[in-house]
Amino acid sequence: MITHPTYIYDIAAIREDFPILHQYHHDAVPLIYLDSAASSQKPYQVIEAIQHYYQTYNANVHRGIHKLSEEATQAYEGVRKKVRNFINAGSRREIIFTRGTTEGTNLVAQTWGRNFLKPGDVILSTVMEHHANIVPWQLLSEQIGVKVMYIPILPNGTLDLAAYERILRENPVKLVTVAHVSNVLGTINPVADMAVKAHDAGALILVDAAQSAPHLPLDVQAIDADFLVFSSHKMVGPTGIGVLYGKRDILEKMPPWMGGGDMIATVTLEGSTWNDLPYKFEAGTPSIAEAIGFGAAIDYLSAIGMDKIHAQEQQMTAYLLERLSEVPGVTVFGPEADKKSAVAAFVVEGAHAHDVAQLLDAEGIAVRAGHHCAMPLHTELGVSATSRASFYLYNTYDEVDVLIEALYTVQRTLR
Ligand code: C6P
Repeated sequence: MITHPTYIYDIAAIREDFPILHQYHHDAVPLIYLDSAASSQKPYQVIEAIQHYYQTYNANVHRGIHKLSEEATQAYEGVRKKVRNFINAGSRREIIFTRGTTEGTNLVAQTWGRNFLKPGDVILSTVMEHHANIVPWQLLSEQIGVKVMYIPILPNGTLDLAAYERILRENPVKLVTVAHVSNVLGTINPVADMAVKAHDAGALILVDAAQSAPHLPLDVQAIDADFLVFSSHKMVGPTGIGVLYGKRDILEKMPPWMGGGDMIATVTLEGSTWNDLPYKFEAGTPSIAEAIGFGAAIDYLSAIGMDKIHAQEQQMTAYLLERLSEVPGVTVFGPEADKKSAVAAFVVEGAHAHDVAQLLDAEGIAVRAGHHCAMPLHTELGVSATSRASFYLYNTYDEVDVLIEALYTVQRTLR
């Protein structure tokens, strides 16, 4: 058995920040939370920032001239600046708050897609996408007759980049839309290289950063992403808030999506004109408390350092894959550790993924089972469901060891 690598940061101090991690599961066994790809846990700093807002300066933003509203507006707009720095965007006007990744892809499909594409134009997605990066394009296809194509994957769970170049050469591709990190395979896709190829072919690129923003440093200018979307709740922040980044010149040309308060400049009974970026895309009262919690989450991750979080997770991935390879009858999907984030979707020979998850739950281990909103990928892998253990900055090597022992227990129980 391999020994535990050393932690890159003070893991005990980090775990102290997450109150939920200190409870007993089913009142019997310590909780081991391995479902952060679905939603991460939240530290005190985030929980307290939300509570502080509600207790001391709760008010609507951009509307009042009273002190509370000004304070709330300042905090809300401050988070936009934090997001801008976090992903190295050129301007705060390029940061649109959404409800999450899903709303981001739908917004781009329904404004940019619906207005700038014509029948026969190609949207190029990939076989490994989450449904949030497939279905909006299929809906658009039904609405305006664009064609959706998919980059295939190789047997090792990476994208077939030769096929990517061929599809770009042979088809009128207008948008490449790709996950930075797969939520099932964990594959880290070479999005900066893919952006160069997309741009050479005259296409834009949208990066789904739902599974990368929590785990590695992001730089939208280095990637040269035209759009990039992610969710706060997977990066120690609250649910109900996320980001659509878009290059300013592209966003300027796009019409609004939803109409309502805050997104207008003028309204008459005959018609309306639109507010400046980013407000043009933020109709109605936004998720203010959630944004403030999101800001605290960005502060929390930045204080540790995204480079350290990524380096620690690379060690965790290598350890996890090595230990899983010791268990006979367990097959893990996805590439080798250096191309992968800390997520392992696996099947146990002779056992259904849901039974595995249920037995692991009895041992205190929370994993997800099913198709993980990536049905086409599971069809490609030839399985209807997988069990998925996904790790984050608060997980330990000891927890991997408990998972491995629990998998032996699962096998004995189901034998
Ligand atoms: N994946 C998972 O368990 P939302 O739900 O909008 O915050 O994120 C959608 C989404 C989009 N892209 C990727 C790559 C994702 O992983 C997700 C969310 C979760 O894998 C919940 S289905």
